[in-house]
Amino acid sequence: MKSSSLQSSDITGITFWLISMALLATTVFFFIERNSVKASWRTSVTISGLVTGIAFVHYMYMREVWVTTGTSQTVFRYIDWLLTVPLLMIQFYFILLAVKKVSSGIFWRLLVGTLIMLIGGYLGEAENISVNAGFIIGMAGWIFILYEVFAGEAGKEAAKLTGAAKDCFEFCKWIVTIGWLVYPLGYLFGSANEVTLNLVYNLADFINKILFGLVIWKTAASLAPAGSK
Ligand SMILES: *C/C=C(C)/C=C/C=C(C)/C=C/C1=C(C)CCCC1(C)C
Repeated sequence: MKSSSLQSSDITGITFWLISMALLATTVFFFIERNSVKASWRTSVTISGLVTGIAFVHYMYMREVWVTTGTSQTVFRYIDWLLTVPLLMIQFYFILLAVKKVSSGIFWRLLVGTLIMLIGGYLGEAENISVNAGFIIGMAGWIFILYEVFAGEAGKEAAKLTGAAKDCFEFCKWIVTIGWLVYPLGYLFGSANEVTLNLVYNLADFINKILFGLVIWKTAASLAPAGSK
């Protein structure tokens, strides 16, 4: 049984606090900074702020539940993912759009693929369908969006880029490949140990939400700031 306040030995609880505050700080930062980047990058920086803002509110709840009960509620994670993960994935479209004209098919494929991944996972997690079926649907959605950014139309458009925008697209591409790996692994093995699962999810969210947004902001800021010419 847990005590109802945060203990200094509760590493997972401490990471809930750390990430909550980091999410708050980056949200404020992105919304202030969006006006000092080139106009074509503003949407991307705004989306980064929405992702961290939405996650901040969910973390406030998850943190409270964790500290008072010592358990986690997967449902909060899924509600958070349902909103933030599509927003993260459409960033690939907006990175391309900031520097060139691209077809909206990219946007829709990224959005729909992400939703299939999440809905499959949720139905499996909630036992509306079998755990394995949920996993297979979820993986299919993920592979579909990875294909899009590596070898599909988005990947082909990105290959033609140069400089900071290309580096940004590349970096984000590896985040959604390597950084996102923890979630399907958590789906398969997570229920065995909630303390580790939440610790890993919290650290992963730091990379996948905060670092992802910062890389986009940094790219935007490095390309001719507003009013500088
Ligand atoms: C900020 C939160 C993020 C980036 C969450 C990402 C979640 C995923 C990439 C989840 C993926 C899943 C699969 C690939 C298969 C099994 C079901 C999921 C939903 C756990």
